[in-house]
Amino acid sequence: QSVPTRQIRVIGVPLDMGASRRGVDMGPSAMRVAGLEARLEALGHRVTDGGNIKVEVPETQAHGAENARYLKQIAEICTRTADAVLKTLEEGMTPLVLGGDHSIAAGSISGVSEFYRRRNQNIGVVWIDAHSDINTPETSPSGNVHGMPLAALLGLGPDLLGNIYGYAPKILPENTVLIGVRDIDAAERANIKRAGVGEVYTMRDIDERGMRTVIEEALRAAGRGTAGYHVSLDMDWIDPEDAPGVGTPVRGGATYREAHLAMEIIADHGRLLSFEMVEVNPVIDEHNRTADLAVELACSAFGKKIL
Ligand code: Z70
Ligand code: MN
Ligand code: MN
Ligand code: MN
Repeated sequence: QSVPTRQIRVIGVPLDMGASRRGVDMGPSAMRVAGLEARLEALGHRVTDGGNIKVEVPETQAHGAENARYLKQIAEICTRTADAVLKTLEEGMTPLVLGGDHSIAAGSISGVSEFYRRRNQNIGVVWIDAHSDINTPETSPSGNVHGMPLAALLGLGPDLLGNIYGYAPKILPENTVLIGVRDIDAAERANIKRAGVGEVYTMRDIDERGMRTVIEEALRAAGRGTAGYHVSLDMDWIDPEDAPGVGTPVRGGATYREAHLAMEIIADHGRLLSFEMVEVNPVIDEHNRTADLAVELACSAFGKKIL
């Protein structure tokens, strides 16, 4: 089969300082072991691996304030990630970012946003996750920074994470969509409203209206008036039955089939600017099958068809 050929650069970000459960730092490795590069190349894409962003080992670091542990280190790692993503786009390639915990999205999305800002364009963000990741240090019940990247990108803070390249916000709320959420903290509800996030599709919406309708509507909102969108896929979106190896499993997630369908529709729309997969945790996975599923989903998002 032939799909529009892309030049894809893989960027690993082996970070787990944003989460309390350890192990998602091995996510990039697990997805590589699952054959990411070869399987995307089998679709006709030209794929190169840019290696990993330099990430310190938490054992060597002081975690700082309890309401946002390792924030300083995470902001530095996100800045490096943003630079790598920006450079990838400048070289005409599509970034494929591998996490790592979800705090890396503050970096990857800052990179995409900066690339298009220089060209006077906005970007959309399609955030696919069991969680809404829109806490600030003030509202976070855990102090885990992986629960904060969307708040940072929308300009609610924490500033250290939101101000990469010296300005905030990076994204417009009307072009930001949440898909598959089912575990939102009380204060996050208020933050979603305060930020004015365009569209939020819960698991209930997916159950009642179907994945096809939901994803089409979400992509339309993310793409309205933008250069296209970044897709940030937290693997805990998928039901733990199919994706047991994630940082924070939450029952009642998307099925294997719904997840593939969503990715296939993203490919059909052809407006994907960059793609990211996060929160794969090999420590609690079963024979790497969550990483394998992540690779399958990347293939669908990059145009793989059944027939
Ligand atoms: C919770 C918090 C979260 C991912 C867990 C959980 C956040 N709302 N995000 N797993 N990916 O601690 O802020
Ligand atoms: Mn290659
Ligand atoms: Mn997340
Ligand atoms: Mn999540």
